Amino acid sequence: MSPDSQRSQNPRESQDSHKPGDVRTLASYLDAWADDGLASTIRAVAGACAEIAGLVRGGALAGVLGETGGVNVQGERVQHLDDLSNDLLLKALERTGSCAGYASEEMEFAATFGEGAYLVTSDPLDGSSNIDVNVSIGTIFGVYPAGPAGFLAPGRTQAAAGYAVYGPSTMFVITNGTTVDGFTLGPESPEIPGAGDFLLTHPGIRCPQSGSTYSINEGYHDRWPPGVRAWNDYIKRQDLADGPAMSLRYVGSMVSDAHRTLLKGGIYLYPEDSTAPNGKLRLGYECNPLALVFETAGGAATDGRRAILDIVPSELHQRTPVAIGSRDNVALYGAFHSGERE
Ligand code: P6P
Repeated sequence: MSPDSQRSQNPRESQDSHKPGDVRTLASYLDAWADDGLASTIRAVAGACAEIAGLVRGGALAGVLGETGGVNVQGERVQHLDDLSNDLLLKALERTGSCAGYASEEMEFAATFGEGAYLVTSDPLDGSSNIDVNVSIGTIFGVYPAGPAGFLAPGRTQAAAGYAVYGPSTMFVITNGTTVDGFTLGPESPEIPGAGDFLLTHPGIRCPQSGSTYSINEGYHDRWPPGVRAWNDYIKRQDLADGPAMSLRYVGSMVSDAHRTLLKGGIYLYPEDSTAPNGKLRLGYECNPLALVFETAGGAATDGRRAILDIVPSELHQRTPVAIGSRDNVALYGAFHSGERE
């Protein structure tokens, strides 16, 4: 049963057996559509995200800033919060009994837990360079049915996917391929109900058909292929036949840029360039989960040519160029990327 039939328009109205004024919890939302194994897997991810949110909020006082001195399989310097977040997700999922394995940006090889109907991929702490300078970061997760393809299944096979974004508030955004719904972590405050629980605040998120914000690291302009440069130059001209001039927003955390793009419209891109022929972002645990969120919300996600969700992975940490956002903005980018537009 899709959550659609369960939800009122106003998330603060009561639903199911709740008293009037109750806000829907993530647990009751999952009960409406997820089987027990999927519900317990997602609850484990959400619980780990709530703990990560507590560490993020503590910052220097929680002793989570700075680097471990290690380098991960990506060749990136590891922040303490990267490791802590990964450990929280790994242990939470291992305890469920419904998760058969966990693959992460922080681990060269996937962890296998034995029995379980689902596999989870994750970027446990996305945007690590923002941690020490107090800028928003996030956690990305994808839940795949445990099957013969293992972790190398196309993103369209995900049973659920989403992210947490640790910003002024902590939000948990999830899709089951039918709807996209946003939950806010109830702060530890007696005035606000649901302290410590994720409460439904953004039911039925839809990505606007087009938007006027683009998000890309323009420092790499001269390294991009001609089509990407042509797109970048074109969208900055005032006399656009395609709509208003665009504004640039780039947080340095894909989750934060994607979350803004999901709600307000526009496009986030990390294209291929002369030093990174497949771009930087990873297919299995960054692009696939966000692509399912955006496609389900009416947006789009491509590598410039084809849908991210249709790419068949060949290895766990495979990278892919990515353009994700409003349908019209992604289509315009694709037209320049292919040379159809100049
Ligand atoms: P650059 C963070 O490391 C990340 O994976 C994304 O969250 C972010 O959008 C991107 O890389 C930033 O990369 O090369 O612009 O610093």
